[in-house]
Amino acid sequence: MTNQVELLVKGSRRALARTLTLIENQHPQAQATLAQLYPHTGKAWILGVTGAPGTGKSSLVNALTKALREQEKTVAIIAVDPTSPFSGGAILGDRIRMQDLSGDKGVFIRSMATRGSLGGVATATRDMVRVLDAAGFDYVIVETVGAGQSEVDIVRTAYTTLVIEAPGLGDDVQAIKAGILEIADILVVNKADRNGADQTVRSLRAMLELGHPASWEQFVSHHGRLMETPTMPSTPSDVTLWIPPVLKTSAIQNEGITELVIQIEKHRQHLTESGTVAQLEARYIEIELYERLQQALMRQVTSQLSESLIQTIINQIRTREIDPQTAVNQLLVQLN
Ligand SMILES: Nc1nc2c(ncn2[C@@H]2O[C@H](COP(=O)(O)OP(=O)(O)OP(=O)(O)O)[C@@H](O)[C@H]2O)c(=O)[nH]1
Ligand SMILES: [Mg+2]
Repeated sequence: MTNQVELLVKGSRRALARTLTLIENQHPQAQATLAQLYPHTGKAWILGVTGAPGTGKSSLVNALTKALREQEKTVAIIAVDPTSPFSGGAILGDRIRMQDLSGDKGVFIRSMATRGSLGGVATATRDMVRVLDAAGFDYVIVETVGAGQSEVDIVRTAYTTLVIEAPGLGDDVQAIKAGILEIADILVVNKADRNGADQTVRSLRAMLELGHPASWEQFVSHHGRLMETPTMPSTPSDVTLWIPPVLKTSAIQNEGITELVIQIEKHRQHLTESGTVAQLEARYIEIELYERLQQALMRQVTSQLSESLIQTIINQIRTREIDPQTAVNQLLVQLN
């Protein structure tokens, strides 16, 4: 182990900051460092927080972190902004919102502007999560704006994913992309101090019901009404059933946060006790392997292609001398 990794694992914040910078800058040493710290990972509970812009994700992460700190848990926060070319506006806002956490040694906040990162946002996020995990944080929270597929991919690093909604952003939970609802382990209607929160809760419950017909049917028929957790597991598949609870919070008034912490713990217990966490991890590793393989192969292939060859082929395709797929087949034969 290099000195820096050793210090990082022992909790040095300086070593942590340096390691993160190394990785962000894609320094030649980054890969070796990640390899060395990998055996020290796998201890943190990774929380994903996503939702439409402005729903109060950062404010909620702030409130949640304070509650976890009261339980003496350490928390690292990564704010991912996949759209921002620089760590400007939104991230500056986050800093201000989270400033009451600064000065606490048990909290570490890092923003990540990811445009242009070589391996893609998901890879960069995973690497960062691992560094923070190895540094010994009990929780690593990844906040990202839920707007598209890449954001969904980012939270796929997480064991527990919170999807944040707010009243009035379209009663019409239509506004919520079905995909984002699917990834939610816990749905949070934040800004519950505002009008319309109950309506949003109802719409979300209705949507969840549509999304989980089998499980909910079982449920409703067992109990005659909706309940939060199944109490009558009869088949093995029932045991791993988790119905996402819909919670109301006000990050500003610090309301509903205790219940949120309880539900996060419940979900964690559910995953751990049912053994699902191992399956989840295997699935994430599989996805990651294919992504990294794809990136590596692409790099290998492009490194063998000269710009002039590519231009020649483009011209041949444009002048109808050859079709694109045949051109690719011929290239593959030439490459090894
Ligand atoms: N009334 C009310 N306002 C809130 C609440 N939580 C957050 N806000 C406000 O909503 C605005 C957005 O909050 P953020 O925490 O930055 O929301 P965000 O989802 O992180 O925003 P982005 O990261 O830009 O997508 C801020 O003005 C907050 O003060 C809440 O519970 N109630
Ligand atoms: Mg934010």
